[in-house]
Amino acid sequence: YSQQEGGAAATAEKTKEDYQKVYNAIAAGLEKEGYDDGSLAPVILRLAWHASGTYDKETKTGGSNYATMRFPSEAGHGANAGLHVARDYMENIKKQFPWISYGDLWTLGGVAAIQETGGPTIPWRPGRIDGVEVNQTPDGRLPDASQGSKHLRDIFYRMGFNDREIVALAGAHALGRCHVDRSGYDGPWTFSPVTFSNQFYDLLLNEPWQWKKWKGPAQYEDKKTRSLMMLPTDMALATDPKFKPVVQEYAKDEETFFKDFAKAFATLLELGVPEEQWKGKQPMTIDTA
Ligand code: ZEM
Repeated sequence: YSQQEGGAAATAEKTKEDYQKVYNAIAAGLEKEGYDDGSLAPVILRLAWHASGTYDKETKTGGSNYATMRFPSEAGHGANAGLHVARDYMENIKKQFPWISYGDLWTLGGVAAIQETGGPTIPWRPGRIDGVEVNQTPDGRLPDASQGSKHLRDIFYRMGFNDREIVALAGAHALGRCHVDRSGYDGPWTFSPVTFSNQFYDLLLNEPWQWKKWKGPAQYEDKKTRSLMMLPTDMALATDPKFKPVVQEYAKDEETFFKDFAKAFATLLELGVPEEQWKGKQPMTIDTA
């Protein structure tokens, strides 16, 4: 047996209960005193996103299938700086459940990060297999925060998303923060960076923002407290004529945001997985721990 055949065969026999156990193990260690805002959920969500967001629908390369960020070249892409924290955490879970593929594990981590911070239930299914180094994607497939609407469309249309889905997915910035030693940017987007909510949209529209005066990359800070931040790409959502109405809708209506986010995020997590690998399995819902 090759490692891949073994992994796929193991996956075929597993039930929802098996994945619930993996999920529970991931969820159990998310809280971490002294790390950022007290939770690993944001960085684990970012791992799931960067593992999936490399997809290119034209060449059908990239995406969550092969977990190629395990290899030094992709792990070293600038966009992935700091994600060793999440991969190391997941390595520990993998030791407890060696039968799960890295792609399934990392995407299930994304589901746990959303659900355990109060976000919507994310339909998820197993079936990803561990790839090899040649499956790695070239650098430059993930978005560059210094750019604007055109760049966001170039990147997310390449994955197969539309304008509404771009705005919905970007709402994940309700969680977590920027780190100077990872991206160069600094600070959280919201006042409660370990709670999943529609706060990102509300703040984006309704807070007065100004350019931060500092030596780092161009970013916004809120005028009132100067403790929150927005990236240039975030601000593009509030100014682009097609994105802005969706930002306004989500700022007013958290339920619609949760519904749209769950659907778009579930799609994101499945990018790059050939249909036959699902073996007819339909997405399942995993209970919060
Ligand atoms: Zn992010 N993101 N992201 N993002 N992201 C950062 C952090 C986090 C962009 C981006 O450049 C950055 C999505 C979309 C986009 C998360 C989730 C998702 C950081 C800061 C940057 C610079 C990294 C650091 O310094 O640690 C851009 C340009 C995006 C285009 C729209 C999508 C989609 C996401 C999930 C669905 C999360 C959770 C974080 C916080 C990580 C942490 O460690 O706190």
